[in-house]
Amino acid sequence: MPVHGTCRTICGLCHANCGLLVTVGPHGIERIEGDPDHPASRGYICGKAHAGKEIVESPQRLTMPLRRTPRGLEPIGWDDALDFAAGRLAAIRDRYGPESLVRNAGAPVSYEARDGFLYFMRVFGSPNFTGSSNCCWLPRATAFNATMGGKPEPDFENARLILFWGSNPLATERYGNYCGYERFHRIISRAKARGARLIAIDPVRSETAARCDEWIRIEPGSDVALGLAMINVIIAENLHDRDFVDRYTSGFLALAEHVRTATPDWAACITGLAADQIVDLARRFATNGPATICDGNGFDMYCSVVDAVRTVAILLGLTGNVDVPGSVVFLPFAKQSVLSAPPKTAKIRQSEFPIFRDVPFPGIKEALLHDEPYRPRAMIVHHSNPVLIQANQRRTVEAFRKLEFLVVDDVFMTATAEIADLVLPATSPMERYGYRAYSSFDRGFVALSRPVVGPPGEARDVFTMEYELAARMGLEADYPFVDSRSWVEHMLKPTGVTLARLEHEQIVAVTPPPRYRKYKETGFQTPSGKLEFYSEQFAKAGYDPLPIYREPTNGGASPVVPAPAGFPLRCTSRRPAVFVHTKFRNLAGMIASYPEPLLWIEPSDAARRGLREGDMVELSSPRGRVTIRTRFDISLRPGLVMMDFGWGNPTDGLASANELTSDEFWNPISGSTPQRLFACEVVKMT
Ligand SMILES: Nc1nc2c(c(=O)[nH]1)N[C@H]1C(S)=C(S)[C@@H](COP(=O)(O)OP(=O)(O)OC[C@H]3O[C@@H](n4cnc5c(=O)[nH]c(N)nc54)[C@H](O)[C@@H]3O)O[C@H]1N2
Ligand SMILES: Nc1nc2c(c(=O)[nH]1)N[C@H]1C(S)=C(S)[C@@H](COP(=O)(O)OP(=O)(O)OC[C@H]3O[C@@H](n4cnc5c(=O)[nH]c(N)nc54)[C@H](O)[C@@H]3O)O[C@H]1N2
Ligand code: SF4
Ligand SMILES: [Mo]
Repeated sequence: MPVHGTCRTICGLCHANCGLLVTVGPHGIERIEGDPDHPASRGYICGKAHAGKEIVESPQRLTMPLRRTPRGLEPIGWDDALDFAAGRLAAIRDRYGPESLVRNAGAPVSYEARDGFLYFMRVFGSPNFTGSSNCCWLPRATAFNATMGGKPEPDFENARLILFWGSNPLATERYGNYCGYERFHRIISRAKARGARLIAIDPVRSETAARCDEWIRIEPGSDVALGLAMINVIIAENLHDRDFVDRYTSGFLALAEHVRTATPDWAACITGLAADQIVDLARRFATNGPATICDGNGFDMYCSVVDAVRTVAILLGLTGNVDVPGSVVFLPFAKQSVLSAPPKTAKIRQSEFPIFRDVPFPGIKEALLHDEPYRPRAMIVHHSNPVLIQANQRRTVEAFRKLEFLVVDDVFMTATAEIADLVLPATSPMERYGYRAYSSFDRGFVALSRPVVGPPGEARDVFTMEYELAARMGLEADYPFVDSRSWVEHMLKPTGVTLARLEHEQIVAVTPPPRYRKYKETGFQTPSGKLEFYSEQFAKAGYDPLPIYREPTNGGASPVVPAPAGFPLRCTSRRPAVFVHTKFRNLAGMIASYPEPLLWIEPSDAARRGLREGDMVELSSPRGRVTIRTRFDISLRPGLVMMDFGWGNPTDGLASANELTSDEFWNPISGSTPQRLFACEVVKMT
């Protein structure tokens, strides 16, 4: 149980999971500070960490289960809530089979977010997992896995050249995938002090682009053309690492032939860059090594994502910048228990998305809207807000209305919870056990998240909820945990670290130090054991084995495709650094510095529309319209505007970006929809 005094824990509000020292007194949390002994954050925390106290104390917290009645959502007790859920799920399973249940999860900012209701799906018997994975990271990981059998981490400290390509870690703290870089918040200043060259490839002058030596202002969604043209230059000028390519890669000749026509001149008009700039970038990337690439979420929400990221992985392979100091490195990671089992039945649209781990969200959405191949009947939404975060919000709501039973577990009322049949009040990270594994360039380690205060009202941790639901359905016999504490214990078993030890030590090293050039002994984890320029896995699945540039299928939001009538501007979306996704716009401390979403516009675009900075405007796209305030940004390319993403919950009632985005097209491999780019127009409110 929580006690008064100062205790060590981890944050859990974003992927960085910084170490915290939380001081609790008789009136609750008194102080939140950085833990100087956390091997990655070393005492650093960002402003968001302080929200931990407000989340715990907010009068808006969900404190009772809510059940839909003809009068709306009404509070009920846990026994009634669990009986209701068990009854509905059993009836749906008996009538339509276990596959009719879908689990929708959000970004795995904590392992609680990653794991809630996973094991329940296993005992219930459904293979249908979906969530934010089509928007985030998994499309990139799919490209890297096909090329080099894993997703390596950038080695910033030893690199001479660093490309921040579609990433903005100064605002997002996301320098790698799951690497706990020591003092990560100073990676960029350290690299600059060392004399490394830093280049950002980004359509907008992000916080990171502003700190780099160079900013390459690419047209949004055109990275695949840039990547192919860089490959073209490197091969044409013989700048590739011939020894590495000969010994450890496959498909070089096919790649060389494939990129022959992808010249810098060809890419120039697509990317909005000068041909010389592309040639120069390719030459420097190939000759100023070791070079590393920090790829980011700037790739994910485009129909082109997987092939764009394959060009990134190929560039690393072509130049031998893989698993050597200063490149991208495969780091050892803590072994953890596995909660999901190989599915007994095919997932929804298995034949359409054969290699993506999840059912991409559009697969579920179309199945709901068209009963094709069959209609899911029940959904558990855990730690996620699909209505606001997926493309074309109106159609997402329409699809969810076809569910017979929608359950949401969350800490606050959201746009998704609002339409649920049952809302379950969850604990926040300060009110439960959790843990996190971090790889590292020193030793991989695990850290404990612990309850520092009790939960508000009747909020429960997700592992208690799902165990009790399983027990009500007679599915609890082999359940490996009954609450968050026993879940941590179970998950850590393969590391040999007990919960008691972790409670005592807080942080425990669990992997040996990393080694470089492992491919010399073990090859790459691909079908051929080589780094595959020509992907055997993609060829077998019926996808293009080499990355291909296609004209953007995002409703004309591109300089190479005519704009739809009435929507001459293009809009990209971004997340302000002070928030994570759609969370916590209801907390006064969080919105104090950033009270509302903004539409960033270049002054000449504004002048043409008679707009002054700060005007309220109607921003419309072929999908919908929102009202939003303008802010000038002189660094934007004329014709491109940028909208802040993350608002639209009932607790804030402000403009939601995904009211305007399109779900008409998606990436054929990952189901990624073009949420970072849509055609639009801006009109002054009268
Ligand atoms: N247009 C546009 N769309 C985007 C993006 C964009 O930039 N632009 N970004 C995309 C990306 S990268 C991602 S990852 C997704 C994010 O997609 P999600 O992860 O689904 O989005 P969040 O807003 O983080 O939703 C998390 C929900 O969990 C709740 N929550 C917070 N803490 C807890 C907890 O401890 N327990 C439980 N049970 N619930 C909790 C929050 O209140 C919130 O409602 O959005 C994607 N969508
Ligand atoms: N403060 C804060 N931190 C977060 C999050 C948050 O919401 N807020 N979310 C967390 C999550 S889930 C994620 S996925 C990470 C994301 O963190 P990052 O991987 O750093 O990604 P983003 O900041 O979303 O976008 C990176 C950059 O890509 C650019 N970009 C957009 N379109 C394109 C394009 O077509 N090409 C190129 N080259 N660049 C493009 C954007 O302008 C942006 O500057 O951050 C995590 N950390
Ligand atoms: S929200 Fe801030 S303090 Fe918390 S993990 Fe992320 S960067 Fe660290
Ligand atoms: Mo994400």
